[in-house]
Amino acid sequence: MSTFFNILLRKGINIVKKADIGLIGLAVMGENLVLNMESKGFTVAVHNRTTSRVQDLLEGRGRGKNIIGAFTLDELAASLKTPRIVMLMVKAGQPVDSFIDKLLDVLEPGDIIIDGGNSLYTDTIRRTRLVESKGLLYVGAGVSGGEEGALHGPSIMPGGSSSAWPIVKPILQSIAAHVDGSPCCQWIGPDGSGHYVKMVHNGIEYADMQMIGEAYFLMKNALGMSALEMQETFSCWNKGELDSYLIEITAHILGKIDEDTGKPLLEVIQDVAGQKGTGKWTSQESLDLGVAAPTIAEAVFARIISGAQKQRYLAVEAFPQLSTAPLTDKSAFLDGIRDALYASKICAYAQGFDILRHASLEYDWDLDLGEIAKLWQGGCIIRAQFLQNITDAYNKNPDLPNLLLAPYFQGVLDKSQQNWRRVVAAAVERGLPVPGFSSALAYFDSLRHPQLWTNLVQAQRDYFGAHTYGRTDREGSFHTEWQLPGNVGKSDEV
Ligand code: 2AM
Repeated sequence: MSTFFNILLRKGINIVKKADIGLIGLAVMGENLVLNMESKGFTVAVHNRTTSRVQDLLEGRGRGKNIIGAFTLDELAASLKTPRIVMLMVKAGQPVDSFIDKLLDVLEPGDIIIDGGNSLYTDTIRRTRLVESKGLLYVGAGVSGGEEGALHGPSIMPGGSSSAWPIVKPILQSIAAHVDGSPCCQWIGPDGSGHYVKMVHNGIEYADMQMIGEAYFLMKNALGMSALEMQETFSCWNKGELDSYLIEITAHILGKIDEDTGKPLLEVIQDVAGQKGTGKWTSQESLDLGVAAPTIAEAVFARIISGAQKQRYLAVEAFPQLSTAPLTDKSAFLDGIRDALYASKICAYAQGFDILRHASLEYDWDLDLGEIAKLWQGGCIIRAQFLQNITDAYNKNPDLPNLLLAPYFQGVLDKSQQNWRRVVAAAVERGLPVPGFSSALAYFDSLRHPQLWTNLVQAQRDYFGAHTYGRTDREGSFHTEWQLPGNVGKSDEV
């Protein structure tokens, strides 16, 4: 049927049936979103730079479905109901700009362009302004959930031209994941806020994965557990407060056997982690905003160190491995790892939400943090039971200065901190790096300790740069002539 419409379209014959939405970019994510939309009753027009992919879809997975192939952008525009909605699922960066330029030639004022790729939020701010200046509407939508999510229901974070929301809402909400009947897709805010929230989601995801990696690493190296034992442990943890997609897939991964060697597949996978940049963007943004997100940044650095293979190899040769006494109480230590993981996870989320809170003020986005935690409860990679506790915390107090201060999280940290400290100490003693657990603990302790070392840092800054310091007993800013003989003499006497 779709080929029939294509022939009519190419002959310029006005077809009756028009598509509800157009989608450009038929890689797996784009193709799965098309099938998801079609399965919800929408007719989708599709286009791709390499047009053979359009044909492949029409003849393959899209055969017999309400999908209209468009081999040019003119065909795409002609096949859409007005106001036209066109969603881009192409590689982030220049391809998005190039398609926007071309679409502006074939679309009309009032039409809507949605970018569902992993675009940098500053690009989305710029594109929103450009598209709006031509009288069209622009939506930068973060889409999380990978290929499976795209097909069965992702978490969608749309932001941009707010008047586009009522028009795109029925489609985006119906293809999104649902939790307790609510769609994991709500309007985030103006310009780049949708892609921003997705970026922070990914930053948190880096930290989450890092810390689960550390739990596995300690089970293996401090407790000598087998893949099967670890699989059982993660499955068991997935039934409690750590219940989440990432814990669930970790259990599955541990159970997978390599067909070639008969060993657990994990044992033959190189310990070199790749990255696509969203964790780095989140960390850069935290530095720009002046928000502490050390555990997220640590997770990015941990991936970078894993890839410094030559340095790692030379260091392994240069420094002997530590030999330490085996841990005696395995079950208690395992409980400790679980507590360390949960407490560290809470700190990483606290950091991510602190970035969002500051960004909301800085960019005037009025983000609803409780609603964002709710959107992440289904469809996306960091979906987890405990996000409900975050939603509850912000619903109770939208101005919460830090998640750690919500009564629920305060209670968890009180209960788990002793085990958390024990695990980090045992890991450090054994030369087992746990950068996520330890940076989260340092974040927690830095917040909770009443007197930090930074009085000395201020003194040093004032000493060499006359940067001045504040005093504990008086208002104002002060400078000391540190090197005058009188001052040196005074401090020598103390
Ligand atoms: P392609 O099939 O023609 O390569 C994910 O890579 C999607 O982005 C694919 O649909 C791909 O189209 C598209 N894409 C990547 N680079 C592109 C570019 N420079 N211009 C247009 N589309 C591009």
